[in-house]
Amino acid sequence: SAEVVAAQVVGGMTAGRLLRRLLRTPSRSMAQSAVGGVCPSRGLHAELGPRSLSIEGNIAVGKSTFVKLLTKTYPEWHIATEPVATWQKVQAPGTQKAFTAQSLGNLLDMMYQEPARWSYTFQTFSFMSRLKVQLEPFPEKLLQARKAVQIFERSVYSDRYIFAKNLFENGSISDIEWHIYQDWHSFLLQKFASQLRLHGFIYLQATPQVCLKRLYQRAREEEKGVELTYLEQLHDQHEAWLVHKTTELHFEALLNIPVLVLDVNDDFSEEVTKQEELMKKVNIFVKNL
Ligand code: UDP
Ligand code: DCM
Ligand code: MG
Repeated sequence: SAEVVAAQVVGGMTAGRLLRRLLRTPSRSMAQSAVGGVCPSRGLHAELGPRSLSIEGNIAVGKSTFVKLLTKTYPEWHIATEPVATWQKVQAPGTQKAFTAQSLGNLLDMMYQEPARWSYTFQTFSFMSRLKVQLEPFPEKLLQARKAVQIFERSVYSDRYIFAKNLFENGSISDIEWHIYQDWHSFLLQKFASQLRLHGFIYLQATPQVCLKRLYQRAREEEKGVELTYLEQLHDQHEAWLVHKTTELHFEALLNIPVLVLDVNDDFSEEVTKQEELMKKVNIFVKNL
């Protein structure tokens, strides 16, 4: 319902904190609209320009399927999918456009085959490819649209606070690699802060068991050795960051970004009723950003 979504929009904010923010609101009408379900981030710092959102979630939870559904429902939105194909075929410099482009290898496969050797390298490369996508200028049509929205499949934040962090915690990234990763990640994000601004996260939530079933169903060759334990670790990282808010974050701008949590344990790839229910929640969430 709208109330549930509005409550989720408020994110980690307690009722007391929300009330204090509302009491600080200068105009009565603004406070009334916030009480009426409008997200405080919109009501208090009303701001123009495109809204940028990231879809987050475990491996194979259904992010790409969800993004396709968004494209169908909102053809005017700008959507950037995760560049997995680039990671599966790393090209030698200068050959990107050649017909006989020389592939240096499948980095996704290398990481899963030899995590201790390749995880750090993979995380630098996946981060760079994501940074390039997030830094691309807004398409002209988006700037002209009255309520422009752009959607990213994952973000430079999940790269660090889900994957790199987890690979460090499970021993695949060493102390020194983790230190270097965090050093350049913080530096680059501070440098590009204004261009990397996100207004909301949509967290697709499902049990690790459901994700494993979908992972097998998708049957990506590189992922055939992925075990339930790994999906459980990633699930816990998502819950800590986006639900319990216990992950230590290093960017002020990240602290109050609204999170919409969508339960996608039930199949939504074919179910029209489920799809409509999800799109309705997205609509309310985005309208209030
Ligand atoms: N899938 C499914 N039901 C759903 C969502 C996804 O069966 O409700 C399947 C989808 O067809 C694919 C696999 O799960 O075979 C993984 O989905 P996707 O590639 O969208 O996941 P992502 O890794 O992008 O989150
Ligand atoms: N991946 C990773 N580290 C990242 C981002 C992605 O290890 N920072 C891996 C997890 C999946 C694949 O890349 O194997 C992305 O696929 P999916 O979109 O299905 O999660
Ligand atoms: Mg995907």
